Amino acid sequence: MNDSNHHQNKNSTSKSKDLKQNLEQGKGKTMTTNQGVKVNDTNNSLKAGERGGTLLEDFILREKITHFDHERIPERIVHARGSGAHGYFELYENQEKYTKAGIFTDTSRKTPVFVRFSTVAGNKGSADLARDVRGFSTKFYTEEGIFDLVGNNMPIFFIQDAMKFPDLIHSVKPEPDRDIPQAASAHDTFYDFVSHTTETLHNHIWVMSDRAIPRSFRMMEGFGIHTFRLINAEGKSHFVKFHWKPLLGVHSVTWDEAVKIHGADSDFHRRDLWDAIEAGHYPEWELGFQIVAEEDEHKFDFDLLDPTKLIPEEMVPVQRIGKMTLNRNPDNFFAETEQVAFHPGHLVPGLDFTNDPLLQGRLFSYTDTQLSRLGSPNFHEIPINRPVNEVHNNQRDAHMRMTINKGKTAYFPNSIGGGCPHLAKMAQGGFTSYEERIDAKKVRDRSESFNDHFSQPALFYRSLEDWEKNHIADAYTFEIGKCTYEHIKERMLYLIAQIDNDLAQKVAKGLGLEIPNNIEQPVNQAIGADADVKKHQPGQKKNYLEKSSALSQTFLKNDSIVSRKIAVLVSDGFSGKELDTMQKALENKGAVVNLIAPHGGEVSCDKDKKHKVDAALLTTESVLFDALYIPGGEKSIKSLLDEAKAKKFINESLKHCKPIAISNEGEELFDATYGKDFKDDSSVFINKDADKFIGGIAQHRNWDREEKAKNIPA
Ligand code: HDE
Repeated sequence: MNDSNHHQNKNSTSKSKDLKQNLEQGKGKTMTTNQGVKVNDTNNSLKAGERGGTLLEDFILREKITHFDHERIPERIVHARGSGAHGYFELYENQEKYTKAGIFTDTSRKTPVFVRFSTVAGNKGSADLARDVRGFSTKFYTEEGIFDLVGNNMPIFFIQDAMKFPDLIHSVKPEPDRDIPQAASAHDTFYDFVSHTTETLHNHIWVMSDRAIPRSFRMMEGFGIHTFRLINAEGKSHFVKFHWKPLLGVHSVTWDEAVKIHGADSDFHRRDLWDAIEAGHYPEWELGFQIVAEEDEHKFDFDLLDPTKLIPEEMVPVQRIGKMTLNRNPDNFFAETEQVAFHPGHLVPGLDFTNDPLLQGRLFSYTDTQLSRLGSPNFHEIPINRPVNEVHNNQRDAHMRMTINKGKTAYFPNSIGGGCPHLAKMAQGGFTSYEERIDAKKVRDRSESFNDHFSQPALFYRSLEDWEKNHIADAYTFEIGKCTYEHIKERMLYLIAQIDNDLAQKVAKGLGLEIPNNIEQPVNQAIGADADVKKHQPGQKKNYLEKSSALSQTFLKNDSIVSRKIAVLVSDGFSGKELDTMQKALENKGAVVNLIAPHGGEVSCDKDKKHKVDAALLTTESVLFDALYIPGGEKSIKSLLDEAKAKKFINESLKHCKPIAISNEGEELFDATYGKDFKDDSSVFINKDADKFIGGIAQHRNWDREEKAKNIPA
């Protein structure tokens, strides 16, 4: 099933057909050099006698080693670690009232996409479960050219002006003297920056929430963040914010799990995405528009151009206009996932930018960074980056040019080339920028309408369920607790208290510090030396909405258990009948059942039937699963009672609030763990129907258990 040709045929799009031109497979073929010369020995270099020196003329050796020496390219400065997948986008309903873009008006299209998910701070080889924002970049190969929606899994960003991006990233990356910590925000330099730059506090509180430790890329929302414009055929503009809504709901792991997954499987998210697609459990997201009419631009308590603000869905609902399905894994990680080059400036007619100063700066950065990463302005010719429609212009040459441009003319206007390529008329789909009126003085400043730094972090916190709030308090306590400078910790406490005093109290208690009544320097220091300090301090917290339910992870509910991983603890002699009933019921609903036994190979049930072991206790951990089932069988349970790891499995599953089902003798094993104190738990199912267990899995976790389960020393 891992055969790429299989996927090419089944899930073919215009882009997969295009990529096929570059596919190579050695199956059944003779090995050659890069020059096409057949090779009969790739194991031994050419020598002057068996024990003699290697000869410089050995072009086969030289070519092999030279190519190897140059295999690496610079990793992305941010979002270095990522995973990609192919798929397609389909529109539900014509959106011509807002935009003339073909992907949003033509419901008969199946637009190919390539998506790359990423963490931000860590290196390419870092672990997936870092507490971090996740990148969510989508390349739409539209008939009118490439449209890249380069978003994140959180609806706002840390800073308001592109000028601050290098500072933000330098503060969160490993500290430059020792190059530690890797892929972690919990260190002095990040909190030094955050505590002096109050515009970061909104995105920061999202990073303290469970959104920063997703269960799966497939269970995250995505956001374009900036306000963009949609332009219709009459040239009328509407403001738009883009949302991706995952059909599996939004789910996370706990921080304790995240830390353990780091060790148990640092590729957890990458593997999850790959396995789900291979199993045919194609992840899906609906694309949402949040539309604001041009004339309503100033009706909000915040500025639509400020990327640290979201528009609550209760104020402007998200209209779901289409669906994206990811259905094919890349054939080659480097060629596709590593070389893909996204750019928020890749737009098609019917879309346009706004003056969001963060977006404006990004428009410069993404091409610039590809030049150093991919090494040439011809990066658009790399198969994964090239559009599916034709490209014609007078740009020529440069490193690694693939296109062979015919003819004498590479200029415009020309007569020798028949005036070609000729210009598009607007009616033929030429891009024209929205004619926004501009009449302004040149200033290096920031709008006072960007000054509110506390209202939305407070709204976010108020909108969450209690368990989500508790996780935020724990995350602040952990992260700030890792800092070593007292003044940074105190500044953070002071600022958290401006967001929510109860939250600050909890964090202060954990840190063993008092919340200061005031701090010496102004809270916001991200201003120019000549700027009016007072003008740029955040104003009073506003309360324009008591609660936005859409901000809680529980908002996007789904009772599907498709692709959830269920661990089954067994040893020789387990009840075959019980496993069979449970396994059938779970697999019927699309869950993935793994047998975990004290040894690898096979285990026999009480009817002496052999079952394949998916993982030995030694090679796996509870944190890699969503739920646990313990079937009965006297002999099996007796043997598991001697396995400390089996008990650890149960204790951890309890601690992480996971659903657990137990049949008959399984209860004895459960009783030998902290399970004995949790037999009334609403997500512990002793001798209950599989349906009950399935309901528990669909809920993801039983957070009501958490307060008590916290005390389990697992
Ligand atoms: Fe990026 N960002 N960014 N960013 N960004 C990059 O481009 C940058 C920002 C985002 O999967 C880089 O090709 C600046 C916001 C994603 O390949 C670089 C600023 C958002 C990815 C860059 C921002 C993002 C990147 C590094 C502030 C969410 C991964 C490699 C003005 C809306 C793309 C690359 C992928 C990657 C610059 C802010 C999302 C250096 C200067 C806001 C998902 O060009």
